[in-house]
Amino acid sequence: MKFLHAADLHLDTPFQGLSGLTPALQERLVTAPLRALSRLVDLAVAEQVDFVLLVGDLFDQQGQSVQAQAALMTALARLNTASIPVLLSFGNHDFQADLSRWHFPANVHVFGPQVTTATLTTVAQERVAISGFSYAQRWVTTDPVDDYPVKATGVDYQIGTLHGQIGVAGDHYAPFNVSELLTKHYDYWALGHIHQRQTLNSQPPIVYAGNTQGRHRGETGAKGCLIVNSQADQTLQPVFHALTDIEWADWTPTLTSPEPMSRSHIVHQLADQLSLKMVTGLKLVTITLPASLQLSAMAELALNQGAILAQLQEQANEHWWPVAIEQATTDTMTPLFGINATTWQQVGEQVVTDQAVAELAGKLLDEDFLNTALLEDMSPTAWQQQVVRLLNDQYHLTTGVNDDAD
Ligand SMILES: [Mn+2]
Repeated sequence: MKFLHAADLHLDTPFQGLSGLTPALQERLVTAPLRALSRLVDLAVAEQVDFVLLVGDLFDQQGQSVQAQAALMTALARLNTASIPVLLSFGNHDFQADLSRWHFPANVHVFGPQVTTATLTTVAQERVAISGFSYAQRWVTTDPVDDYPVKATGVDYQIGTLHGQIGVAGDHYAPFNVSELLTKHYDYWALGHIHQRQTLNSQPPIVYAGNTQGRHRGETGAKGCLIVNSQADQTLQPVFHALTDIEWADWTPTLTSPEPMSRSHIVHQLADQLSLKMVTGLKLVTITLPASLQLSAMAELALNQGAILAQLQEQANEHWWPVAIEQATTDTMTPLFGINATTWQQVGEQVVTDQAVAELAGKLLDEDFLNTALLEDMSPTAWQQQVVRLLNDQYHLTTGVNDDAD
């Protein structure tokens, strides 16, 4: 038996927090999840899988774009033509209160709001039972695992599909724990919801396939799906296959130059190194300058105002695009005001929340440019880091402590 496990396609993802993109690059990004889906179908057909599992968050939102819906229908129809069954569910992003409005091809089985089990027979005459459910609303706060039956007698394999995350009753995304999944004696748990591909248990595999296309700078690395193969001893073994050539990446350059470094020197070094290093696909790069790097006063100003980023974007080629440039923070922050880093971290997390920022900014958020800058480009974590950085600068200005001594 061989099947394909994918989740979190987010076909109509908006790719927020990118500035300065060329129209060609925008088009390439917006269509990236759709191309990943098309490659998923290519792979399923080439590998001659027995079935395909799509475990929630096919779309980014409850209401979908026409383009994304059309892409999904085209993909499902291609799999239908290849006689490959598809078992799909909706997740917290694309929850569906009413499944009756969907008209899928005959090869598609959609899991409803209650856990149910579908059974199919592979070409090699193996009997496979597959259990799962769809979100009918944004949150599923009860542990769903009780509703999954134990492995049926008379089937060769049973697979659970579950869009959720480890947690306790009351958490928002179908909270479960690994030990209760194991009590079902399934041969494989195909998980969705967490976008970072990961294995919660190796045998039987309890696995997040991760998403098929990274959506923002926090979702770095190769993205795709798993092809799961049965082995001679009846166990199942997943193997990752990339589906996209557009990856988000973190990169720390090695910069060599007389210090302090000038603005043009930085831009040229970064552009040269990126062009040598990034030669396939498209990397959306978040650049972290080493903490030890000393910048000229003008370079520091340009960095903080985004001018270096803009200049570097002008030199980007089809294989790389700089998303952000930051400088790593130094250890000199640790004793700031005599308070240790952990305390700063905790205070930051409590004080600098999305909501607190929104309340402070108030009517200013009606200005589009501020709204974008405040709420989309900056995650709460980034805000917290920025606040600590500003406090640190202020501390060194007022006390005359010299960073250069370190
Ligand atoms: Mn998701």
